[in-house]
Amino acid sequence: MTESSTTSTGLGFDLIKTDGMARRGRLSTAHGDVETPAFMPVGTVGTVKGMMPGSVRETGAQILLGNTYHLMLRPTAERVAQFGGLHKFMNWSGPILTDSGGFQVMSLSDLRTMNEDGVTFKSHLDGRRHHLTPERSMRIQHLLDSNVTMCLDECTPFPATHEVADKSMRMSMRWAQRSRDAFVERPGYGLFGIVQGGVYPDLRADSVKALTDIGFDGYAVGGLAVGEGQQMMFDVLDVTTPLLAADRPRYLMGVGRPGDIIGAVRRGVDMFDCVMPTRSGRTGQAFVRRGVLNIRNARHAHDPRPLDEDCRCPACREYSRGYLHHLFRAGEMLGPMLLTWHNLTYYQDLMADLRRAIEDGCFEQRAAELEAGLALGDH
Ligand code: PRF
Ligand code: ZN
Repeated sequence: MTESSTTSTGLGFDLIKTDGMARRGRLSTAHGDVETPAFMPVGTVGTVKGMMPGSVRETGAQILLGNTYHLMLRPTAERVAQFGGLHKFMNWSGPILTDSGGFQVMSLSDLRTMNEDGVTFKSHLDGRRHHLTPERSMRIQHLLDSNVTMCLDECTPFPATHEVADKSMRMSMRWAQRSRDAFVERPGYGLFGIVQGGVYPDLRADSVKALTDIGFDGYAVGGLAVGEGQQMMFDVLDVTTPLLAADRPRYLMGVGRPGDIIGAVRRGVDMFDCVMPTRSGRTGQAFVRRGVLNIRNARHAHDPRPLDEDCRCPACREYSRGYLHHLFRAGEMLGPMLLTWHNLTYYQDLMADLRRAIEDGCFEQRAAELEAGLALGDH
C-alpha cells in the first residue's frame, strides 16, 4: 500500500514499504523524484568536484547537496539567481537540497560570533564580514532555487554538557520557527527542520516536539557524526527516529561511511549526504565491496585487476589498479576523477541494494551480508 501526502509547502513523500524500521520511500520535488533511502553527493560550490553532472547522474544520484555558506560568498546568491538558479547555473536538472550555512560557518570561517539574531563571521576567502540570520538563510536558499531548504541551526559541538546542549538546541528551535516564518512556500519546494540536542535523549525528544509543533516537510537529525562515535550516534537515532512523523522524510546530516548508512537505514533514516566518497576519492581512497583500499599503495603498482570486479563504473570497467596507481603517483587529474566516479557509484549501488532489500522484505539479511563484507578488509 502506498501512503501519499503533500504538506502545505509542497514536497510529496510516499512511504512505499517498510521492513522493520527501514523505509522505502519516494520524495517528489519540482525537479523530479528521489527514491529513498537516498545518498546525496556533495556539490558544495556548485559542482561535484571532478565530475560533470551527466556523470553524476550516471552513478545513480537523483539529488545533490549545495551549500549556502560557500555560494553566498562566491559567486553570491544574487549571481546564481541571475543565471536562473543553481540548477541552471551548474547544469544539474534534478532536485537540489541546500544546507543553511550555520554548520559551515562554525567549521570554516575565521572569526564568528553567535547571538540570538544569528551568526556574524569573516569569510574564509577574503576576510570580509558577513551576517547570517534564519531570514537571510531562507532568502539565499530561495535565490539559489533550492528544492529542499534547511533551517538555520547551531550544530552543538561534542562533547557538550546537558546545560550547553539544552541552550543551544532551544535557540535552534527558535531559529526553526523564524526559518519557517520566512520560508516562501511553492509547489515542489519544501523546508526541513533540524533536530538537535546533543547526545541527550530528553533534549532530542524536546527538539522533535518543538519542530513537529511548527510543522515541516521533512526532519533532519543534526549534531551527529561530530566525534561521538558510531555507537553513540546509533543510540541517539534509537531515541529520535521513533518520535519523528512517519509520513515525512528523515535526513541524517553529514553521514557517513557505508556502515554508518546501513545502521541508520536500519533505524529509519531516509536521506544522507557526506563528502566521504568524493573527498576520499581525491586522495586515492576507494570503497570496494570488501572494505577500503588506497590506490597509492605500492602493492597496486603491478596489479592488472580492476579496483572492484563487481563495479559497473568506468574506472573499474576500463582501467587496471596499476594504471590508477600510476595516475595518482604522477599527480594526474584523471586519477581523482576516476576514483570519485567509482566511489559515487559504490555509494549509489549501496543505496539501490538497500532499497531493493526493503522492497523484498529482507533488509536485515542483506544488511548483515553487507556489514560482513565491509569487515573483510581490502583485497
Ligand atoms: N546542521 C547543519 N548541517 C550539518 C549538520 C548539522 O548539525 C551536520 C552534523 N553532522 C552536518 N551538516 N545545518
Ligand atoms: Zn568502480
